[in-house]
Amino acid sequence: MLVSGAEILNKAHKEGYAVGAFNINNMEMLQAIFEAANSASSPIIVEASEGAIKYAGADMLYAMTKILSEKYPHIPVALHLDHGTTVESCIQAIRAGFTSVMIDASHDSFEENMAKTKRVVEIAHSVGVGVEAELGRLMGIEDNIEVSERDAVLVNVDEAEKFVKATGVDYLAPAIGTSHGAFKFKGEPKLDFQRLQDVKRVTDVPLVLHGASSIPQNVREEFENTGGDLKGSKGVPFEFLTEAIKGGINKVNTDTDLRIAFMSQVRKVANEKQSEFDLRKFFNPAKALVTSEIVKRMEVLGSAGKI
Ligand code: PGH
Ligand code: CA
Ligand code: ZN
Repeated sequence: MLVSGAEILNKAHKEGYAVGAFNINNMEMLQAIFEAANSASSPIIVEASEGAIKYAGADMLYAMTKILSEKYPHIPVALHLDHGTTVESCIQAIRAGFTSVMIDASHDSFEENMAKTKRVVEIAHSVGVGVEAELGRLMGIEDNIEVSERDAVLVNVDEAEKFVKATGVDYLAPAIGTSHGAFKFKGEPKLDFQRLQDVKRVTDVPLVLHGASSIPQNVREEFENTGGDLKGSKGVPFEFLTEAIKGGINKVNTDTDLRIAFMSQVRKVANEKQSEFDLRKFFNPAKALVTSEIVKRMEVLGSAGKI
């Protein structure tokens, strides 16, 4: 059933687990997510970026999600706008039927971020839609990063407290050292778990981890064995996800892992069967690997078995 993002995340916050938010661009990825949720008995958040909306259309993404939510009525699902850059973009997603939106004004000044978030909260709450905002910036954190630099990039705990009180935002993404894509850490993976716990304590709302892909070894191998190049890539290890959830993370954004898993199988078929051109022969194994990787992740996040 299509429900508000706040409904799914408030339950996770109360019970101390996290729900995966999986990015989609097309029907196959969406089918894989629902199949995983069905087999793991897990709630899900399906998320689409502005880029995904440009690629597939907000109405199309909504319609497909709606149809699958009716096919699997026992699965709580929220359709979320990922990294909405403007108030207008959030309004468009809400109009299209999205049940959760992120207003990402984290690159603006703190005051501007608050003002935009407050505006989106007013609009979204009038129609029962949940809102996410971000504080701090996502980027790779090197092992030896200067303390002053850390403070410029990562979430500020006092600001987080003030921000949540002033805006009424439903869930917050605090930057604690992750970044998007396949190249997250130059040295050893490192996240600021203390800062995370402090933000949780002062805000007491569901928290969101962006840039949370793990690039699991088996998926990396599938990709590299077909000539793919992921040299130097590094993800967030599963143990870090577990610790982040203990520290208060309730939504775990995952895109890169799914892309690599999907494309590894497309590459494999292309390499092994030179004369194959039936796209279903490429996409069926791709969907199957994405589904099994999502099921594993649901177990790590603790959302498996929650429905
Ligand atoms: C993400 C996804 N989407 O908003 O934060 O991050 O690149 O680690 O999958 P990854
Ligand atoms: Ca941002
Ligand atoms: Zn993100």
